[in-house]
Amino acid sequence: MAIKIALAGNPNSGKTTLFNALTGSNQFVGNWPGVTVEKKEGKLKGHKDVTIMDLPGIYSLSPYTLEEVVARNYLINDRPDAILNIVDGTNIERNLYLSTQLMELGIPVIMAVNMMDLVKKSGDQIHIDKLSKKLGCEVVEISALKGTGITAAAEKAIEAAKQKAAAPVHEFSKEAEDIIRKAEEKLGSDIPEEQKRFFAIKLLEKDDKIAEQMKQKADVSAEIKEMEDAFDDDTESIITNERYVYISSIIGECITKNGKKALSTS
Ligand code: BGO
Repeated sequence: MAIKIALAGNPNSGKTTLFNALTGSNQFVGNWPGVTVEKKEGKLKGHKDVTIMDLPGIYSLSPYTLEEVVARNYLINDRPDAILNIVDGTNIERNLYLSTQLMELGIPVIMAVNMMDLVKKSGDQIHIDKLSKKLGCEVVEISALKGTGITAAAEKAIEAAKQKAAAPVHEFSKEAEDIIRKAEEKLGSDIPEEQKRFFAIKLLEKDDKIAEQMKQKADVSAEIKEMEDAFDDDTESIITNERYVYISSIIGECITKNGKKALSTS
């Protein structure tokens, strides 16, 4: 069975280092159709049937940069079998913002926490088991530079792809969740169940590019109004804030900063 794994992460998280380590010289480099964003694909060393697709380095799946649009169009339209989400362990709070969005896509996600050599040197601790439990996905510690943990990360991604176990999603506040659920109910039958959360959230955020791509149009203006009235803010800010609240709870429980429980900076 041919398996496609997408490598996704923030710029400077070590994506290139990991991609090179996993694929060696077995790479094909080109551009994404119609844009000058580099497209890299490679075969996983020792696995002829496993392709690693290196997505552009991005901070979110918003429609603001070309890289973000390219990455999310690939994830939505081509739907890889699994996402290997690389996060910089020395900057985990910022990196988790993208992770929360990747986990909404209904594609199995494996998280590789990179730069663990630097994290260990700093005396900070990332409690991988707790992180895995909180996120609802497998988490592997790696150092792309030293090559530690990378085979395990790739194998877990293959396993997740085979099992087709879509990542369970996090929960925002009850008030926000109730409105997201109502928006999901407005979506047409062209959107598969496991992708409904992603599309509902994007429509609530007034993301026109996503609205254009949908075959069956959905009107969530009532839900947008309900959310903006309830939270007294615009929907995009509300959802961003919900993500940061969730991330703060993860940081508080899963990171010990040089002997002390981490206080979130957000
Ligand atoms: C430079 N551990 C450590 N210590 N460093 C790592 C690891 C790791 O596990 N993984 C990656 N790096 P990219 P994106 C550099 O280039 O793969 C380092 O953007 C330097 N360069 O070596 O490029 C990696 O593809 C001069 O560092 O990331 C690279 O995601 C001085 O993280 C950087 C110091 O990795 C980004 C570092 C001229």
